[in-house]
Amino acid sequence: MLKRRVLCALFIILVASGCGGAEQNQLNVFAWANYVSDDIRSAFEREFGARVVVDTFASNEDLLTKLQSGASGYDIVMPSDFMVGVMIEGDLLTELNRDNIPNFRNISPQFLGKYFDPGNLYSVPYTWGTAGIAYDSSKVKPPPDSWTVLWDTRYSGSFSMLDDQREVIGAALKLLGYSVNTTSLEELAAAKQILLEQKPLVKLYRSEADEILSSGDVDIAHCWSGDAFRAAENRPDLRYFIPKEGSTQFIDTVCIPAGAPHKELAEQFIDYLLRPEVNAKITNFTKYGTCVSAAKEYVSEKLRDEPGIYPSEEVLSRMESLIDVKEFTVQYNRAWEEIKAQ
Ligand code: SPD
Repeated sequence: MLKRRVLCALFIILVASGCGGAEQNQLNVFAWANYVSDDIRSAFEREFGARVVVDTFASNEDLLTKLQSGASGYDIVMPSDFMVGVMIEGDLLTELNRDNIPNFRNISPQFLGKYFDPGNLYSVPYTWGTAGIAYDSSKVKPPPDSWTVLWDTRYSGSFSMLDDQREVIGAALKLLGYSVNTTSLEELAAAKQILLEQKPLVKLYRSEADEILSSGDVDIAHCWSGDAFRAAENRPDLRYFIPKEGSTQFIDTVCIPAGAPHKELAEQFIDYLLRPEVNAKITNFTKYGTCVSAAKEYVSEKLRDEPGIYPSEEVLSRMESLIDVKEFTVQYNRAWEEIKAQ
């Protein structure tokens, strides 16, 4: 009798603490910081009677390491373009059931069928954007137009770099006139060298540039476009530009990891995100470009016409997408470790 009571109590404790298996109707999301607004989260919770828990990562490599380390418990992850391909090859993603995602038809064709997932069997585009530089125009004069501002000793200790190996090495490669996807050891070594020279000037490596620009921690930041415009809401003197040498552009996606505990709920969430009104809310909050054409009419006018968010064809022609450099990745990992360790 006593044994039965003890077992019963144990069961109640396990269920109450959420250790009795994956919690029913809880969607576990692993996303970039400031990417899923409370507004979207709570509206989905109300409509679907679910709970949405959001955890964040700072780079594609952090996300990859987490999934590779085994049972993450996540239902939704948000890798960027090249990382989707890496994850498909590593069997880390689950095929999407399109029957549960009828709003897939809302996606603009220009964001579909990309090299990293040609049939979009595993990924749905979430937003798109660019990497560039945000600066306080009241302090940084004349207005910069090149990556060289991040090597200018006048700004020592007042700027940040992204905490993202492909983006930081990519910025150095672009400054040197090389491709962000180089597989040349010499070119990579030259990029590493100038990043080592730059390091004493860097205040911090941080991917959440919107936060440190808003707080005034830095006056200049290597950052992603949306984050610059988010910070500018709090600091109107901020400006964003894409260096004349060129930079990266990306598509961030929504995927379901292999072994996700709530696959159907995850597909309902993806479908929800693709409703034009909801998708516009993503753009209004994150300040990144929408991949749903019908969402544009709900996007705030200021963002709809902002060339920093929707660059001209001429500017886009100077951009490259990061691609998976396969076995050469180990060289990027090594260079990055050396830069961070110095
Ligand atoms: N705060 C959201 C940042 C999202 C940035 N994604 C960038 C991917 C670059 N490869």
